[in-house]
Amino acid sequence: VFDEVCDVTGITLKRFMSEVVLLNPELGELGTLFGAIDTACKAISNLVKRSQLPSSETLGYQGEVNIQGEDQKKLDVITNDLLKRALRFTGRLGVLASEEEDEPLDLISSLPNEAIFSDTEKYVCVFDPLDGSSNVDAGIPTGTIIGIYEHDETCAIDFDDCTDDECSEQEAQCLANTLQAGNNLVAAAYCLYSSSTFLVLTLGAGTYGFTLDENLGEFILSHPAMKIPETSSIISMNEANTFMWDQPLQDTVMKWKRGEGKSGNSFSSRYIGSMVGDVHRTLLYGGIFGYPSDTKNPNGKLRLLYEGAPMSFIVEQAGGLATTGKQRVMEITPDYVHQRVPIILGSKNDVQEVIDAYENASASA
Ligand code: P6P
Repeated sequence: VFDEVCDVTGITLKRFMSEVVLLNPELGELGTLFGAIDTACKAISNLVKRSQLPSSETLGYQGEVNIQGEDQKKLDVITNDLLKRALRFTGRLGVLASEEEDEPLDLISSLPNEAIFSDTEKYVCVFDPLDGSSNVDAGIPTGTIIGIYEHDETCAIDFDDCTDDECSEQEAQCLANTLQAGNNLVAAAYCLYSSSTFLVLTLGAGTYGFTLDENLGEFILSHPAMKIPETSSIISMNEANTFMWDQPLQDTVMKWKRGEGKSGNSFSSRYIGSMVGDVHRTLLYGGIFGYPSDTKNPNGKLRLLYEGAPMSFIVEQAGGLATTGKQRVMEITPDYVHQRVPIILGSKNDVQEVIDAYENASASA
């Protein structure tokens, strides 16, 4: 009966993760984390859908400014709290960092009771709870971006057995666990709240897409082993900044617009100003998405830890490339939780054209 039901309903995210863990027992705790992510994304999807109703308590601004200097919307705060709670009460997290939190949170010492923490693998989780939230009022797609790193086991804080200096030293060492390069990611995922609710993930062995079946209340495997087209005809950047971009990028994009790029393709422009939606379309249709360096923002706008690195991992695992123009995004170790980096990612042949332009420019400088 199970197979018949499953054939009818498809492979759920829960079944996908349990089969992954069956084949890779060392990923057992990740399965628990993805159970929390599954639930959190469904809850956030519901909050976003209802946020525009006059009766909704999530409409409007919180009246606070976050560490990014952005006016916090009520939905930013609510989704951040929701995700924080869902993840920390799995008992599998050592530290978490969020776009909406000034500093990383050490969870091992801050939980109300030790009972929640069994002696299990701990992870570091970084996330942007509602990327593009300023678009919600306009009905433009938004998303949640999540990265998961292994936690350094040597990081242990026994507050009953350390002096104030030792404790703060240990805590600093634990919090430093959030500052890992994308190469250390063990998993990454995004949820997209759009025409459907999607959850796309990688565990380092390909990129898999799930679509929420609202009748069942389950994410169903809808895009197994996603592969981004190697060459494309879609430019996805804020072209109002074109004349502030680095010259190699300006030159490459101008060639594409004249049909003089390596592919010979003629290009269209598609940009919704919401990273998760733009990256999802890029994964499926191909393209080059970017928030490059420009004279106004030399480090671009997107944050490395919880936007650039997880999205680069997902795109690379689907056969794409992700660069700053000068180096692979996944190689950069953050100096600071909210560090920004230039991001150009997507179809590998087109992104390679940008990389080559930067290399030629530095060679002739
Ligand atoms: P701009 C949304 O605010 C966001 O952080 C990303 O989701 C998006 O890609 C980018 O900023 C859009 O920025 O300056 O083009 O509006």
